[in-house]
Amino acid sequence: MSTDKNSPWIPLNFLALPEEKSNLKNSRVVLLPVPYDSTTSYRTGARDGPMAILRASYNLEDYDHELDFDVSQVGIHTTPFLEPHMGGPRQMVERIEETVHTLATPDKIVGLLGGEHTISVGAVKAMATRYPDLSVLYLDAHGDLRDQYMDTPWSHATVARRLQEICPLVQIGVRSISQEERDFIRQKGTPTFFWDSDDPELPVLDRLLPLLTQEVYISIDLDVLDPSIMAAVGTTEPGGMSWSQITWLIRKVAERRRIVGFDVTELSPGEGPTACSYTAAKLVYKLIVYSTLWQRKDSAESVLRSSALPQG
Ligand SMILES: [Mn+2]
Repeated sequence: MSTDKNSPWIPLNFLALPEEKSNLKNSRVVLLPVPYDSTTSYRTGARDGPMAILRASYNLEDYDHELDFDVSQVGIHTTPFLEPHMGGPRQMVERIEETVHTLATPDKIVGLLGGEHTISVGAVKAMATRYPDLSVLYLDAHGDLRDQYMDTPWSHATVARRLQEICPLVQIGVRSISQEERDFIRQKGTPTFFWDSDDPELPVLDRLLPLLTQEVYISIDLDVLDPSIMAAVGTTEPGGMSWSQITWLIRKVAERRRIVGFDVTELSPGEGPTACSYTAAKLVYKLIVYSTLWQRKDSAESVLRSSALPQG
């Protein structure tokens, strides 16, 4: 949190940033809170995720020790909460698509705070029209590749199936799928990196990176993390990623590709300890730090170039 000694007000935005670091115009990152959990089938409560992430973000330092960088300098704008459409998930997906399309101008990275995972479909539809060379890196314990679930094609269990209809999709972290999904993966060749081993080191990255295009959207269901550090999700699954594994993976992708958008979904704060909301907030924070790497590289290089110009 940034503290302003002249004001007793805590701004309701990510990191509680002052106006000059959080207005839309100056911000490279736009966060869209989507408090929606209409199709969640096991444990509900993801509608409370966005507020829990924002509240937890007040306790994060603006300064990122790992990359020696004050993340608030990039400008982080948090929009008002997007109202759920009660007409049904298809209408909600359309509402998200329209909203993200408006926000995703070329100079902005858009991040969604979920909410159930279904919100990714609207976001990726919008991003794919903005970035024709888009691909999705999908982190989830589950395949989410069913064509329909509980009589709807627009559900948290069908998200990846809908996304691979829009643009190339690469899944990692999967450790629970149905036979229908296994057959789909085998027949369609959907790239899926199962999380059967604790070792995500270079061989995984070497095989994963060539499958991603230059512009990447990262979609995260927090159940990709191990329940020992992330119990506050709708559907826990043992044997998940550790904190260092997920941050290592995202950083390596960010160093080699341009991350143009992301979402962090399925936080159900009532289902786990408060630490989970903080972990979710810190993951959003790391996504901001890593996804703005290339922009900072550009500005660092332009500073170097301008300082190298002959004087006078
Ligand atoms: Mn999942």
